[in-house]
Amino acid sequence: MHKTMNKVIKNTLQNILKNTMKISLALTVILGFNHAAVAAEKTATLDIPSMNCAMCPITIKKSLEKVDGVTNVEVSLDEKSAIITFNDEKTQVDALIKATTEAGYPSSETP
Ligand SMILES: [Cu+2]
Repeated sequence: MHKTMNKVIKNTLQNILKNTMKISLALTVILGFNHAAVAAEKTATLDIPSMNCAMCPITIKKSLEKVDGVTNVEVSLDEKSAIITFNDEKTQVDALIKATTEAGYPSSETP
């Protein structure tokens, strides 16, 4: 009787341990994916005060789209700003500012 009980308890504990390991592995995988997703996509808004006509947003958009890692660019002439979506493992805000500046439009990041 006593021996049987010990066996049952031992089996139960082993099962709990197995399941705990499975859950912890699953969590590692899920959190790992999440981390990758968070690290990959970022959005920055640039203030570009020297925009003054309908051609400016086109030039600025082109200059930003040339930057490796940029996935989307929205330029507003009214707001004198650009919203850029980019992969932060490939590029950074500094490179975006450099791109508009070299195209003739100095910019700065809007917090
Ligand atoms: Cu213009």
